[in-house]
Amino acid sequence: MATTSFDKKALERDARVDGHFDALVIGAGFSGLYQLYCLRDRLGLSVKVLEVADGVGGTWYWNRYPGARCDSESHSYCYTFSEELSREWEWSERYPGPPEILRYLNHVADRFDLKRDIQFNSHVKSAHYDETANLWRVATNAGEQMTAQFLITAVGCLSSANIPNIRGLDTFEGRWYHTGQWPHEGVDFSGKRVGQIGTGSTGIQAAPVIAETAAHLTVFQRTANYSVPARNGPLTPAFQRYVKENTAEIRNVTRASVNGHPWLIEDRSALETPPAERQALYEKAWEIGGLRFRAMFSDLLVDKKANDTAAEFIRNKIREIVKDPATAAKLADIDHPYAAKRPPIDTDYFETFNRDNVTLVDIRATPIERITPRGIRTSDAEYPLDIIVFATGFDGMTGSLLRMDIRGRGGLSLAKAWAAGPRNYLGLQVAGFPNLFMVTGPGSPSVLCNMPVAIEQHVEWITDCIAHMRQHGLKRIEPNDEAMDSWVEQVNAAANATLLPDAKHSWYLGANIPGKPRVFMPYAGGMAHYRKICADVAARDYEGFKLST
Ligand code: N01
Repeated sequence: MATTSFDKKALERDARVDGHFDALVIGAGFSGLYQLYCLRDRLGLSVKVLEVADGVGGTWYWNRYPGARCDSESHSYCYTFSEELSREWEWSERYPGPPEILRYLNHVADRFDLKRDIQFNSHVKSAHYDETANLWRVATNAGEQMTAQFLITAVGCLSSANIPNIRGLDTFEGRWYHTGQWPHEGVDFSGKRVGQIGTGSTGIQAAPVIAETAAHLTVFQRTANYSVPARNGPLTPAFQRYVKENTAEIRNVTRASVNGHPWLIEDRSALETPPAERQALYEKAWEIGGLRFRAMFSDLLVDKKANDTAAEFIRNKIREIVKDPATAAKLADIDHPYAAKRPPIDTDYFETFNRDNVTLVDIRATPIERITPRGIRTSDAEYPLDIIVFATGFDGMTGSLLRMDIRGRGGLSLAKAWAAGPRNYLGLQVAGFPNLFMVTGPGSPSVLCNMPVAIEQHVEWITDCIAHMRQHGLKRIEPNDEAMDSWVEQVNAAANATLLPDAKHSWYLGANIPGKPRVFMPYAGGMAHYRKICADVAARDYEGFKLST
């Protein structure tokens, strides 16, 4: 569809809200809130945030499933831009759950008076670039239209729920839910026969909590998964004091690290460490719990033999924990290297299979044939169910962007531009879509990083870029094709230097969505390295971008 001729006055007359802004931001999660603050309060721009939910929080607004918790540690899962904010906020647990994260984000929104520039309940239907006026025309489902010079998507990487197209779901007489669209009033499982499909990070968090109240829980596992104990618990006053006294140091470590966590990867090889010592180190990491396990050795993600040592350690733990050998064998039959998929952390996941009211069904051996009015039928049995929980993940990284009708120069749709995969420059911009910035887009470290660290870097880079444009009277920015081609090569090379592409069914590759191009989407070269690349690009006068008046 070609862009229609632009009539700003008519648009503003017709619009139900103020029509024109310097910048429109889509989404009011971690990214959108900070982007609003930076553009409005630091640069003095007029900004509107459009948010589909009726509150702030992004992923945490929607993901309220049982057991939901952040897998980054709370003292690093937060903003660092304001010393006052860091001083006054106190996390209560090692891994916060949605209520505490939502309290935090509401606190941030209120403290910086952000809500007055957020329009809630606003679903962005389309965003079309008007070349003549150099403006983005954004329409909501409610029929509102707004314009802005800059359009910034802050839609998160995991917001587009993947509800698999399983035959017969419409005939199911019980209730069903997707974990990423969880009812805010909660779901009462007591006395119910529950079927859970999916054993990724979400399913691994949800199953133990559902099993506590359900009459019976049947977990349908397609791909077995590694998991390490989270070891969640309340933060001690001593730790809270440590965090307050070391805020700057903790921030510096998160910025220097590969994954944005408050620790560095140990400088020792699993293969070169004598087996007894290596075993002791894994035991120690298992006791400490959490994603730090992955950082125990430097070669886990680059050398298959090194990775095998971690994989075998976890498989042995599964066999130790799970009493029924047949169930343990199914849980330990993992087909990818450790951490090649996002590594889950859990609270009593494997222990849950020792409960009398929990059954594991291996749907790789006996696939789901259909959902019936009574439950789920696999190739060899029917499981009567009252509730089905889809813990089946998301159309990651590109889903939330492509479900909006985004069109650039000449009416080119983003879906068409990305038909072969999300080609872009630095995960920030796409040629043909001037002044459109993505926060934590595909091609950036995003989901391979502790998200707030990635988000702050992106938002600050975008803010500095817009400030630069305004200082120099520049009106348009977009990457050139060569820069995009080169970046795509670098993203591929970074992934191929690791074991990440060895997980063939990973959502990092888009493999969970039928028909989605198989492209490794996040940048795997490390957050610290990526930060430097972006800073160098800016320092070299935005090398690879075309800036024009
Ligand atoms: O989704 P997933 P998730 N039939 O895609 C299975 C973040 N997160 O929601 O592996 C049967 O990882 C699928 O099986 P398979 C985190 O980044 C963060 O768990 O494709 N099964 C898999 O087992 C994470 O990586 C936190 O064979 C089907 C599962 O469903 C990301 O969200 C907490 C199926 C999906 O796993 C996504 O995790 C939770 C089908 N048709 C999540 N389709 C934090 O703590 C899919 N599956 C921050």
